[in-house]
Amino acid sequence: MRITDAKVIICSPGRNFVTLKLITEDGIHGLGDATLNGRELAVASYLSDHVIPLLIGRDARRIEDLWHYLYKGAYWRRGPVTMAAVSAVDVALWDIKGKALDVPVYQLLGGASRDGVLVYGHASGTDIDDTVRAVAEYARLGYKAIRAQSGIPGLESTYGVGRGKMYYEPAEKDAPVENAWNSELYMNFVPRLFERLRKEFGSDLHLLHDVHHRLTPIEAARLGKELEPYHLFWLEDPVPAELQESFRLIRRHTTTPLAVGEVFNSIFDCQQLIQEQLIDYIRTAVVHAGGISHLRKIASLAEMYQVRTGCHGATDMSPVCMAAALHFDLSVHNFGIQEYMHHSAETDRVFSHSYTFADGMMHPGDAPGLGVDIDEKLASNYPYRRAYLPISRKLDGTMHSW
Ligand code: EZ4
Ligand code: CO
Repeated sequence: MRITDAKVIICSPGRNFVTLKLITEDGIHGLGDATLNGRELAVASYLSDHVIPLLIGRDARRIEDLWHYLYKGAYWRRGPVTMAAVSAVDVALWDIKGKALDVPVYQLLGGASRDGVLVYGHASGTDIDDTVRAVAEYARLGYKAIRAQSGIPGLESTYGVGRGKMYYEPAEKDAPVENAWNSELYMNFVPRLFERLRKEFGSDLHLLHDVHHRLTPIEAARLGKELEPYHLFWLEDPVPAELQESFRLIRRHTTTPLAVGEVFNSIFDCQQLIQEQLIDYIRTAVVHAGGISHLRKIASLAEMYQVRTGCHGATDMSPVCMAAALHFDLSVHNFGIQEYMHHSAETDRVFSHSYTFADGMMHPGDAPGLGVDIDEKLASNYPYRRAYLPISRKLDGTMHSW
């Protein structure tokens, strides 16, 4: 089953997406997400200029071999651009294999380990009352797990706090937004937010919080400790994780579960975190950590060390990535939770998909392959616009953090 054609589709229905489409000699096509938020065109060029010429004529059935061919063959191993490109090829090949064998991808991954995939939604507000209202809305929609982020009194704007109610979009057009940051204001505020949320919603709802790499290890240790009475499902990205051993310090001080890894691109980024049991959830995403094939290896390592998965699923993971994540989540034994931010209506129109949400759970559906497609004609109505993730500065102007 030779690959005869391939193209990179760049579009912006609500936000930017890069999608790889591989076509085989028997007319089957497969899709892979290659979106790297804020650096999209670098991956698009990597695929068009360097990878696609190598794929034409190759056997689409040899997923594992092609993965190593691209990973080792690059010589320059790892890195977010390379790994997003490798991931796109890998996922498109799993999609093709599923379609060729007429089964949903999760059946190729060992079958379902559970009936559905627990997901968490994003509730955010400008202050505590507003955040309580947003959490109530998610609870009303059936979510069993909700991430809560709030504006911080004294800081003008805060990363991760949405303007819409159902989802937020951190990337902004033209140039990065600059947010103000102050760790003292933040650390004094967050425990009050969760104290109030537990008072309003009781102890059964899963509550999560994302620090977006803003603290030092000792600050994160203090925050984790002060949040202990409110039993968070997890505290995410408390510190930047280039220095994996820094999590030893946090771990010594708090029983608040820790989740890390949305910016990781390979198993080597989380090897120490997993093997020393410094984290509870590994958040690597299909699109950014080498596709379904590599994510399964990360999950297998994590399983040995009693670490569960919690894949990144913000709006910059396209519906193609979301579908792939759900097949992975449904099948992998040590699944923990899946992040799910609704895509905009325009995104959903361009990417039709068979995955569904009901009662706080999702299912990838039983369509052959990933169960997702792209309407290329419609996609062409939404041209790419350069956009960047925000940066943050301390109140004296210093770039934050580390
Ligand atoms: O910052 O998706 O947990 N979710 C997040 C997201 C990420 C963006 C980066 O592209 O932290 O908001
Ligand atoms: Co995050």
